[in-house]
Amino acid sequence: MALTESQLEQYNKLGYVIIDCPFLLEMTERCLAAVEKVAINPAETGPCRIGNHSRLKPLDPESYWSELDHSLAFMQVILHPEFVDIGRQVTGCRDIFLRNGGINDMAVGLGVQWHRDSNDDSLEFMHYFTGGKCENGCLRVVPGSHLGPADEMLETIRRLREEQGRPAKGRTFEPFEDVALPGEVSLEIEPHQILFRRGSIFHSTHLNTASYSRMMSHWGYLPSHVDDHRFTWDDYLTDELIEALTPEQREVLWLGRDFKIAEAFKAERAREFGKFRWSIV
Ligand SMILES: O=C(O)CCC(=O)C(=O)O
Repeated sequence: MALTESQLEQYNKLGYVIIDCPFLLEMTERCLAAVEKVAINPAETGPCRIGNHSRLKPLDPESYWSELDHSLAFMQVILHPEFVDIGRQVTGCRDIFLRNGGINDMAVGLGVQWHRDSNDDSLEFMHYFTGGKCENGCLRVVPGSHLGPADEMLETIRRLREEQGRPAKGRTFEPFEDVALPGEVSLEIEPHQILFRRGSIFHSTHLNTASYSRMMSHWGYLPSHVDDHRFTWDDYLTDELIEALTPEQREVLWLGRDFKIAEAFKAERAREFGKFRWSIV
């Protein structure tokens, strides 16, 4: 699969595109079945630094990860050849690598405030495998905001928050719905669709007012020249999981290749290395 010319145009102009992926119907069922196997009562989740866990227990209170983020059902989506093709098309690089995936298991009552993930051209895939609607915390974006100027957008956000007495919050996930921005749109999405967006687009979420946590798996690939590695996947995935992938999927994991872990992820690695491996759930 490649983005069509009009999808590519939308991605460049608006900063996002929603892609229909019928093959995700069955794959989503496997993701949900994995959730069923490990989900806990949200009342028992315990502390979690950034608040991205509700029914999925964090590996430890400091960890970004649960047992599922890079487990097989999710890796089959993350490394689906259709998405790898799009990653290659958009980065213009054949030798891309998976930096990381990750599930945001957003608790009832929480939301995410306006931010951008990066100042550069990074790309992100989002799979709302429990569905994404306004009432359960779908994404809000300002189309075209990746084109800047970012300072003006940040100033508008600051001013509106001040006028409305809604100060910025500290954690990623907070019991807080951010101010309405001029031109913003809500990206409602089905489990068999993928939202593909730029890391630099301004985005937030609606508050999750549903009766269950909203789960979304997201990931990005980077071109080989970008030195931003988070995982040596050989050390974090079981042999069983790696064997279940195709050679083409393994290629994107850079197994057995020599590279440095980025400075930003060294503390995480020191804390977590050797303590777990993602597997088949
Ligand atoms: O909807 C979410 O879980 C938050 C998404 C988000 O803000 C992000 O991926 O940066």
